[in-house]
Amino acid sequence: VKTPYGPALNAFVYVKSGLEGRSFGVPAEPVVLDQRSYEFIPHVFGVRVGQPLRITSGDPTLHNVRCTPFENPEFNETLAMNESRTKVFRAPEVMIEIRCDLHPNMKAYVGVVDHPFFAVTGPDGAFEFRGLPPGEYTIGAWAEGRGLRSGRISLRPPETGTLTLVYD
Ligand SMILES: [Cu+2]
Repeated sequence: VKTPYGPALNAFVYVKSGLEGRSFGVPAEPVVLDQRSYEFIPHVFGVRVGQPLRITSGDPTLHNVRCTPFENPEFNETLAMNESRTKVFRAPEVMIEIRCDLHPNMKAYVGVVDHPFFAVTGPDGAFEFRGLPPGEYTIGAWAEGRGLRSGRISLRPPETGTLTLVYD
């Protein structure tokens, strides 16, 4: 994933279409969203539909975690140090903003998908989906402040494919 300024860091990349009719086991292990030093960690992440999201706090202050999705129920939780809450999203939704009402700089973004083929780019902007079955796919990307992009890729066995998503 690229921008005019170089690789896109923290882009959420996922299979947007092409997996219809397939189902995948959902991990029972929670994804953890922590709050440390007035930041959400990780800043951008993915979770599966039905997979627990465990929100924790290691800060000696109160945080108020507010989530206002469109396809999923809202929540609004106040957490003291070492408290946690567990939430489960029931519908796919890319992207959902999570913020802290008490600290306006605190934001996190979660992509909720119903399959395991998603990734968050590192500093090199790269992503990889291992084990994606052959097929025709639309790959979507979301990057903070840049919005959504998508591209098409066709995977035929035993080929692998590469796709570059570019923000202007
Ligand atoms: Cu806070």
